[in-house]
Amino acid sequence: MITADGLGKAAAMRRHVIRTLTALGMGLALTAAVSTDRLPMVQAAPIAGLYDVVPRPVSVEPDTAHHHEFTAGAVISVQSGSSGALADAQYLAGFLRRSTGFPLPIRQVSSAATNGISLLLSGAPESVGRQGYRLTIGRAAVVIRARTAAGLFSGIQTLHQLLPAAADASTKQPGPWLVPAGVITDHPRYTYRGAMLDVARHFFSVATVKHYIDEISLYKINYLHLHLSDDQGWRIEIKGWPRLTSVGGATEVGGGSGGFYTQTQYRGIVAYARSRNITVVPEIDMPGHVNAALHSYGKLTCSCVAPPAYTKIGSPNTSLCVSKSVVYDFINDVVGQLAGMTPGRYLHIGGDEVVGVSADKYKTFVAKVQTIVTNHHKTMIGWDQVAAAKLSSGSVAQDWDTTHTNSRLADVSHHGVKLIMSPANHVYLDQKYTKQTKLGLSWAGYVEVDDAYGWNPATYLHDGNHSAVIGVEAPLWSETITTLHDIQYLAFPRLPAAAELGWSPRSTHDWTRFAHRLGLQAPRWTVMGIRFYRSPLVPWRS
Ligand code: NGO
Repeated sequence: MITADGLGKAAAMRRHVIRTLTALGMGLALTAAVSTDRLPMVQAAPIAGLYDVVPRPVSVEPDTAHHHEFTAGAVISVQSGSSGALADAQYLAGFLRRSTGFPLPIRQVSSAATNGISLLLSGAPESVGRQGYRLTIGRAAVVIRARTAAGLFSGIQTLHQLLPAAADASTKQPGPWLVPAGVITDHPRYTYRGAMLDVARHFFSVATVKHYIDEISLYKINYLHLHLSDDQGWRIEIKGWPRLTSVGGATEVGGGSGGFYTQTQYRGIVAYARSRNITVVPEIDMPGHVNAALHSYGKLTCSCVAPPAYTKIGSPNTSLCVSKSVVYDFINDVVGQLAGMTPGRYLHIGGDEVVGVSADKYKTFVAKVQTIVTNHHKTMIGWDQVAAAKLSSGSVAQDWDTTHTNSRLADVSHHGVKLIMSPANHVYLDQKYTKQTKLGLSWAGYVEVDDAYGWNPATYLHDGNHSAVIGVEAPLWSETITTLHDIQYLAFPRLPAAAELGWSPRSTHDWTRFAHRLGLQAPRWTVMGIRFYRSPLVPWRS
């Protein structure tokens, strides 16, 4: 089958490589695949096709006559004088050393080496912009060129996916370490490609969050939005407000003991995410979804009486007393401390599903909080309800609406407000796949992986300003999940679908081809220990 994705070319290349390797006596168990026109159906195929990447790159030019093999003598040459590029090199060396057992020394250089892997901040075409890259794979050398360290990291993640799945093993594997030759020139459609993790309904440890960071970074997600507080739990240490964590952090859905991040742990997550080219966006939901804080400090309510802890799914519909000055002192402390620990530009203030606060008071509240966020030199994001307030140009509203007709949101998008697209019926990762799915909610319907893939972020919001859309985010709410495996099951394969919508040009979107490339991810997920949902819609490579 020849498609624009080059499946025909990829298959031809594989047949060529298989013949070559067989002639070289490399003894690979691939003979069953040689005679067919289909991609080899063996486990852990030793060489990928240059198109076998998620998200689909902008431009792919396979060199079907060659391939590259990493060997024990390979060196990683990295642009001298750039700490970001050096960190990228360390990431690449980190996983490759583990699985190949090769020493892979890192050498600082100013031009491409004639062998091994070079990571350079020169010579990339202007078209790749600040986040893109050019990856050139030749017989002797692999070269990634970009204009920023972020671009180099994206190129590394493309190379990562072109390596055999065994490259992700945590112990030394036999190889061979083959990648297909050719040139990929690539850049994202949107600057913001996010994943959200709700650590409030159930708490997740630092180690679990780091796992998730590793997994999402493989798909060029560059923002991790952490939902740090809600009715059922408060998860971040705030100096001067100790009961937020000692009381508000000690609950969760179902009555478990919860947990929280110290400021040192939060900084650790931020730094780890940064090493994977991911910026953390902290969210403190307000003035509703705040029962854990009210339970900790009764003075934040209008009655001064702390409500009981709330550990069910849903909301007790309590809210901050928006007319009290102590509430703004509280918000200023929280926002100020979070801003101080967060190098990224965004800070999310929630703003969704507020009950018991009049429309006028809500608008005034959001405007005041926007000022507090701006005073701490951050850009405010809020769930789409914040569009009711007077938002500054550049503030961001996150569309989680299941309809296309949110006229208030459409209107503000024409007046400088930016949009992040997270329609719940497409990219809420907490929704069940099907009626049979055990984990998840279903208020937005069932969301199979083709639903996650089958929409256009630019045109979803009718009458909206398409150029106001800065990207796509896939939120994972945690009412029904408690473990890393639960996270993985709901995120994979839908997270890569959302990632492709955020990265790849609209012209490349095609469900059949995407499903094929998605299916090829399975061996890697298995090696990485990712327990994913085997959607019957995807031709999984075993
Ligand atoms: C809604 C609600 C959250 C729930 C989530 C569950 C938003 C923005 N507010 O999304 O509190 O956890 O649905 O799917």
